Amino acid sequence: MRRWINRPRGSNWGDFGDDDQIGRMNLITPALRRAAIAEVREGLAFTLSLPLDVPHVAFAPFRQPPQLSAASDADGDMFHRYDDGSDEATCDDRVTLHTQHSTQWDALSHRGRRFDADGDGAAELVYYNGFRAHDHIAGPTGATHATQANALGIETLAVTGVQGRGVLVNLMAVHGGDSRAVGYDDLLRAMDKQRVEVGSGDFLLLYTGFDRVLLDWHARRDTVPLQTRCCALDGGDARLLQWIVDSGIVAICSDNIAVESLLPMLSPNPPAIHLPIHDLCLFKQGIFLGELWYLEALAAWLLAHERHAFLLTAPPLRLPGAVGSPVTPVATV
Ligand code: UVW
Repeated sequence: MRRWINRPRGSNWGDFGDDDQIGRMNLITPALRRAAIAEVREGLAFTLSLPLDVPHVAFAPFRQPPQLSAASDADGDMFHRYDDGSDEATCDDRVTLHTQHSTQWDALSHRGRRFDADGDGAAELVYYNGFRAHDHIAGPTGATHATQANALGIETLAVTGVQGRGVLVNLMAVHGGDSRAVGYDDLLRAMDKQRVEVGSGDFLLLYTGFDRVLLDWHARRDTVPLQTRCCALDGGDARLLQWIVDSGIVAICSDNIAVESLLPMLSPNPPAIHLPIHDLCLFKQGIFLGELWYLEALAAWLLAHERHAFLLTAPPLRLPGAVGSPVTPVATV
């Protein structure tokens, strides 16, 4: 069922079907997955997740580190619990988890905007492919502030398997660790220098060095704001946005906070669209965003071996109705 009369300019709503909820992930075919597997030559695996308790609490007030506690029943905590008549014990735990605190996927339901999709002359809050706030992405309701993305939840990504060819551009190696908004020319220069070729169906990974800054900051329990450190994509560069559309990439993943530069959003006169790459990717094109990935070790290995492509396997939690998820991506080279 088509949920819109108007679609946003520059969007692909409907191109993968009126009920589509996975956007560009539709582009990954069995042939592309076999090609990705052919990138595995050494059999080395790199874990691309931070420990999920990084960063510490001072990073973003509304995103807290996980809190573990014992599961319990009428007999109390289910922890070091002895079986009846036995010397064997069991531990069960539970976790309060902010889905976007640390290494994460943004679901397509993470970012929407007011837009007149139904053509009645008034803008309503909609998400990718015309799914509506409250009708489809429901909540928060009740004393528990319950939410449920009945469309575009992260489980729609999980069931694709999230596996394909990853290509890494090492922005840190070309542009250094200073704060920098990386536009089309900067990105293409880095790709050219590292002979990175990006194709339809690829996952684009951007290494900025922010993971190391964050890990050191975390170890010191520092509290200075980090939001604008290292490279990040320049969402104000129209040529970069067009390249993202034309490239056919299914996702952009970075070791930084938001893939794109937060400088415009944090300026005294922020643009009307605060996060243009989020808007283009999550809202218009169905391109997934991965943030706060741990890329340092993979980036170093690829640079030393003059390689840039690998098999990427990165399913989120199959957690129905969530708008984001922790992820433990694995790159195999
Ligand atoms: C920001 O933190 C700005 O980005 P996201 O909400 O995608 O994590």
